Amino acid sequence: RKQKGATVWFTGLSASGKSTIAVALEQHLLKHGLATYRLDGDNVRFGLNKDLGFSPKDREENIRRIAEVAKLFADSTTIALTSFISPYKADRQIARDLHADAKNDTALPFVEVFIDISVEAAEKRDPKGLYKKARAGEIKEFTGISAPYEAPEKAEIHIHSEKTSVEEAVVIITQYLQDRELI
Ligand code: GGZ
Repeated sequence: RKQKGATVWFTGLSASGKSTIAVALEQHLLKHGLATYRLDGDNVRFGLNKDLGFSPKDREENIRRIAEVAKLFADSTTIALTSFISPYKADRQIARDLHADAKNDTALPFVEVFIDISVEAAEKRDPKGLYKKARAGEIKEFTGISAPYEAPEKAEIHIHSEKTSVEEAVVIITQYLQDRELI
């Protein structure tokens, strides 16, 4: 089957496992000969978006630019994987609407994947010590501690991070993409 493009949009708290799952999904897709490209903080926030911080306005612009870039990849028939907290419902809606683009005939599939974890569990993981710093007031506006995370209500895929392994998450997402004939 011919590959179509799509954006798989991960959202969830810091340390929820978004990037780990996105990396594993990328490996799986590549192994099956599918074109995929992963956008994350390491290749976006230090480059294209290095002028942006973590205020609500900056996060909005961060997400808007990422959505535009993901859409370009999807338009090139690549499976774009984005892994950003994207804490605001309205910003994720902007990302979705950009892909829908009802005005012309260029709608591209947008699959929202909610990596659901409690703040308590994410804080327990705290692989980079960021929650600790946020609690100490050393990082301002930290999502889950001193800035909001607006959980999706109708994401296409809802993964409970605390009870789903990375491998299981990859199976769930690839099954969904297959069912929609996106891969
Ligand atoms: C949240 C922050 C913050 C604040 C730095 N709030 O676990 P990480 O380190 O690697 O992932 C987090 C990343 C979040 O950037 P995003 O571009 O995904 O955020 S958003 O979608 O909200 O624009 C964390 C680190 O950056 N980080 N300061 N204040 N996360």
